[in-house]
Amino acid sequence: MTDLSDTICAPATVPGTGAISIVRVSGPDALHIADSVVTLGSGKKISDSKGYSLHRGTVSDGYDFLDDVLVSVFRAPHSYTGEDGVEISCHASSYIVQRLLQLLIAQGARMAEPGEFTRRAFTAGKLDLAEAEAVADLIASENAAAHRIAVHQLRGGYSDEMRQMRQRLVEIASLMELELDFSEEEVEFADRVELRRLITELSAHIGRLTASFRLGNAIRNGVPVTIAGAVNSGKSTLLNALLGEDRAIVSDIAGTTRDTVEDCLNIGGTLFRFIDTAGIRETGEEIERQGINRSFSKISGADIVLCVVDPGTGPQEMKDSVRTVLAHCSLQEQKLVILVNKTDLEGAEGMVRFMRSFAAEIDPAIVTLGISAKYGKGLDQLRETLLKLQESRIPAAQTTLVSNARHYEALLHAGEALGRLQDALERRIPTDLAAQDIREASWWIGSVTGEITPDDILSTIFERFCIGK
Ligand SMILES: Nc1nc2c(ncn2[C@@H]2O[C@H](COP(=O)(O)OP(=O)(O)OP(=O)(O)O)[C@@H](O)[C@H]2O)c(=O)[nH]1
Ligand SMILES: [Mg+2]
Repeated sequence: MTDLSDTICAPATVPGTGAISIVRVSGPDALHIADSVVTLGSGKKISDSKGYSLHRGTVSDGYDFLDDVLVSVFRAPHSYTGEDGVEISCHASSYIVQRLLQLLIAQGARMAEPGEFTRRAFTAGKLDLAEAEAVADLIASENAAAHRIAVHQLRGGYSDEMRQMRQRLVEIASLMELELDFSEEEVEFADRVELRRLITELSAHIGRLTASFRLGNAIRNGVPVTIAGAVNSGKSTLLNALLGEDRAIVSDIAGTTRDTVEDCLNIGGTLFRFIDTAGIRETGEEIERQGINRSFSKISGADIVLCVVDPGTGPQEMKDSVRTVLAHCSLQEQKLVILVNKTDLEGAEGMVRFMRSFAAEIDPAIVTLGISAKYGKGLDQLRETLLKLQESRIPAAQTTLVSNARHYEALLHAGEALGRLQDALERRIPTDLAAQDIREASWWIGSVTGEITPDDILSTIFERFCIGK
């Protein structure tokens, strides 16, 4: 395990063309080490300065001047890590930053491991694990929804919910004790009803959270939008038009796209992950068949499916295309948009109306649009539709969404343990066995906030952070 008792340093800003860079130092010797590297203009010592104070100073490299800097001083426990620390703002030259780090290391600091500042904050009890992970999510957030999830998690709303769930389990455990201590007749009926109610409620709560992962994950990693349909309908042309680059090969040869092609695009602040797929048709060719199977699994895995149809192929083919796509998705969980492409060609507008009424018969929630992928017609309307469809899936502001795969997995395990508990209760299995399920559920929920997370798991989590965070 990483030694958390020494003094660490790292750049907190990315190397690049900004105006200033910040080098962070944290640990018991942070102020003294900073003193031996920075000379304050006031003649005072950093180690004599108050917390939350700002000082101007210079850094010299041997006898040579290196840079004018500003030093922010933090005193334990009032800092991000809970330790003494400084943040040195220097000019954003990668040379200055490197020399400054070398000077700090020569004075006894060590380069921080990725995520070590946040790990120290966690160890000091400044953040729990879910909050620490939210820091990484906040840094990575590129749109309003991802930002909102990270902020909710960082502000502790998420962790409170986990703690309340564990509290519920304690209540359940104490009611179970009653069952254990007394024979059946002596147990108050009210207690048994209460016990069942608590377990059912908690199960439902966990079920809601795990179900939210699909959306939470989509917000974090991009809403999966699969472009599907028959060969030559213009799927790859559409992908390229949306991305504004020649990402996928386009040709008039049917069956051009064999494998899936994916790319992300931010539309109006929401990240979408577009997936172009192999055109669906009957084929005896093995590779193409494998590609088409992939198309089917990408249709099932999408949040939004764009079914592209070519009016030139006639109404029957278009309807078949939509039916094939529908066979692989569920309108309860997914949104379907029928795109009648090639509306630059004659007679296409009539086909748009035809497909719209066909779709309305299947489900009024299906949206039908006419576009021309090749000439960029109707794409604004498509982008608007995508945004609207995604927004309709996002619940009210305060609802907790699980966006972290580790949390999702832990909650699944907790839900399974509760399921076993419910089962045990029905089948009147001895309560001491059922108590094991409670402990297990509690362990998994506790692992989300890090109340009981083994060291190696902690290491893997923090390694995913960047250095300096
Ligand atoms: N006129 C017209 N032609 C289009 C339009 N969109 C695509 N095409 C043409 O249709 C042909 C097939 O386009 P692709 O984008 O390769 O079609 P695909 O659906 O990806 O085809 P596969 O990968 O084979 O399944 C190409 O010749 C495109 O130029 C459009 O809006 N109007
Ligand atoms: Mg293609």
